[in-house]
Amino acid sequence: PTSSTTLNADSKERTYIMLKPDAVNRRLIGEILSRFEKRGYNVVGLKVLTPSRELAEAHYAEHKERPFFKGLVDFLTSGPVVAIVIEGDNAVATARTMIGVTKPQASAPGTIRGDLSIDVGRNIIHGSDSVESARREIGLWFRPVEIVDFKPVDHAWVYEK
Ligand code: IDP
Repeated sequence: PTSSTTLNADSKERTYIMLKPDAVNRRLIGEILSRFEKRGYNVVGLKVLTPSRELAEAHYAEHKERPFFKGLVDFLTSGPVVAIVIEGDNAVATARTMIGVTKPQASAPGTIRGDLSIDVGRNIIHGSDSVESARREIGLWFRPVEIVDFKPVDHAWVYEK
């Protein structure tokens, strides 16, 4: 069994990352992806798509009663997003730390939101908030055949064990 707080011998924890339309329109795909890759995480799923309303609403279902819900769904369906599955040790929690907090202005410099965004409605990136959310979101955005299973040759240079 694995969880975001348990060291996983196979380093196989996965999280769902999404670059929102602001990141794509601002041509920040490479900048953001490279941060995860440089850290040592593996990209095991990746695609560009403009989500349907149904998909965007399902993704943010927990917020459907919130005043910002319609604007959020309008925004997400307005242009392409990059749907990403990142894999590695403690991927869910570490990605959230790398992303920063919901409000970019409260996000520390060095974080993705803290370095690259200003407004909560244009905070450029999504990352699953728990292992359970990650499983749900990966299932929503990807078919199983769209996710690869591999171990990079430099594994021993990223992980001691
Ligand atoms: P998270 O993306 O940091 O996990 P959530 O609270 O799950 O934050 O909110 C989902 C998304 O909804 C945020 O990333 C942001 O784009 C949007 N959002 C959250 N709160 C507000 C708000 O007060 N105004 C406008 N948009 C918001």
